[in-house]
Amino acid sequence: MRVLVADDDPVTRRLLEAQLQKWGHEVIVCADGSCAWRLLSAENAPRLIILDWMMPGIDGVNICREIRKLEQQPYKYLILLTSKSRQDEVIEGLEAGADDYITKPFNPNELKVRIRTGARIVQLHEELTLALEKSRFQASHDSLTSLFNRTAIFQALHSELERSRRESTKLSVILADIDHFKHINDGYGHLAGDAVLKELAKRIASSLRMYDSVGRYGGEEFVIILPGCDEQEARNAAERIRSCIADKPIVTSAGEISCTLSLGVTSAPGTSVKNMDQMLKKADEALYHAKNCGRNRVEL
Ligand code: GH3
Ligand code: MG
Ligand code: MG
Ligand code: MG
Repeated sequence: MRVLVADDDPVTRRLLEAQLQKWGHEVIVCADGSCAWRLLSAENAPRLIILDWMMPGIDGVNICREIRKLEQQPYKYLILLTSKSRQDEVIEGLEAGADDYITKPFNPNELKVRIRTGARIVQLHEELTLALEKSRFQASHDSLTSLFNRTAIFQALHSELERSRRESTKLSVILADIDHFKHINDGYGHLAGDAVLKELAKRIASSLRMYDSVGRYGGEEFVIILPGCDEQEARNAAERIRSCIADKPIVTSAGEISCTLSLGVTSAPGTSVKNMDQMLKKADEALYHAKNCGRNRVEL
């Protein structure tokens, strides 16, 4: 565990450093509150902190208050280690946001176990954060392709359409559908079909710019949002996607599979495009047209 020690007393500092190192922690020391605050504001700051109360710069209690005001920060476990030992002082320290309060002179054995408690909480918090991130990702992404799922891509389209209206910018949407995907499943098996979907998703995503979005909105159907693109630019993008898939067969454990996409493009502002549903309907009509004109093609 990386532990930050902030104390203006050199003897305490040295003592703490030696003890903590003996217990296997990596120790960062500083002699005043401003230095501690700077270290704590940095990215990848230590998560377990031992703070003296009275120090030059910002005192330990104020550091606790300031840390607790910050949002979106990895949890910091704060231990006040101070010679102030009155009950009202303990209450003030804990109320300021300290997780624990130890009075000087401290008993090393007690400090050791209290730090262990802190490390356990930091660890639990880390696990919780990771689990939360994972579940947020899962709620908005498709598990097979890791693209946005239907809900998330429609949300993105809705807000992009709002933005394009607000800022009078262009916006294009592409609907893409795999050609005769049923034949691929029938001929090579469902698992190979899944591998094709995954690889197509990868190729589509890597042919886009960083502010474009792509989602899987049906079994073998994708929505691509191109903010700032007019019809011609969107057609070029769709053509790029079409050819990066048609030009190179997909290697799966069931063999090399050739596969093509049909794509329908629509852009806003357009005469009849007033909302997301209309925009998707127009793109779907263009896609239907691409299918009817022989597949493996882009239509507006
Ligand atoms: P078209 O060119 O007209 O689009 O023909 P198609 O065969 O692609 O279209 P159809 O809608 O008839 O079939 C879509 C197929 O996609 C049927 C379905 O089993 C398959 N599919 C949908 N989701 C998945 C999936 O997650 N994995 C696999 N392997 N197949 C899927
Ligand atoms: Mg002091
Ligand atoms: Mg389909
Ligand atoms: Mg299809």
